[in-house]
Amino acid sequence: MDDFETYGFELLQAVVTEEELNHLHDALREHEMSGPGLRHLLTRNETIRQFASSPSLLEIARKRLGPHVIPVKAILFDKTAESNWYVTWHQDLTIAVREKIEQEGFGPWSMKDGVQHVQPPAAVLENMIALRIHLDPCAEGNGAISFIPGSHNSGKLDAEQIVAWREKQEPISCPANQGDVIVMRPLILHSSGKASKPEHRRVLHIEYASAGLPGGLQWSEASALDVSNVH
Ligand SMILES: O=C(O)CCC(=O)C(=O)O
Repeated sequence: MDDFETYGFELLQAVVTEEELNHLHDALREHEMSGPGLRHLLTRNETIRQFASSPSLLEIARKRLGPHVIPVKAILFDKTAESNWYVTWHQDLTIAVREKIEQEGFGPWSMKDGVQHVQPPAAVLENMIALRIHLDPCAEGNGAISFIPGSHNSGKLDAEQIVAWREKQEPISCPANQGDVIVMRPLILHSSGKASKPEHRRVLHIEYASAGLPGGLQWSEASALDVSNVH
């Protein structure tokens, strides 16, 4: 088993070129951020949508998920003096879908920014990865993300299991340079603290899936074009 499957995350250095970074920064300038995250960027921003299907990112996703991958969600995270947040240990358990269609093993359902979200069964999340593309440098004290290695291999965890993981396994903090990409499994326990010296640390978080959804459910941000492009 390689390191990514063992640990549930991996840092890839200097993946995104300076030119691409400038292009992404320019494209994101049109959006106002009023909280920690700016959602639905695959549908709201054409540059981000195209970047998510760029050969270098698809190659990273295919290496871990197999040949049929589609980008299904993109969020921009930032921490600044005005919005200096932290998140406690959690797994990423929800996906965004076009509409609510009851399915065995799916739920609870929730709305975020007017978009239907749902917790799918663990098997769906096990066929996904997220790429965290670092648009700014993110040093340890700048609210870098931490992971509990190996915690992605035990399905969805309840509160007691999360405490047990924290007690038995030392977290690993994962600072990154501008242009680096952190690959992570949605089910890995992760957290990030407030920045001690907050400066922009923009992270473009793009999720990829290797399988469709059952029973007529559809990924909310994946368009027909994405699917035909990547198969
Ligand atoms: O960017 C971060 O620090 C945390 C992001 C996060 O919690 C998540 O991806 O679920």
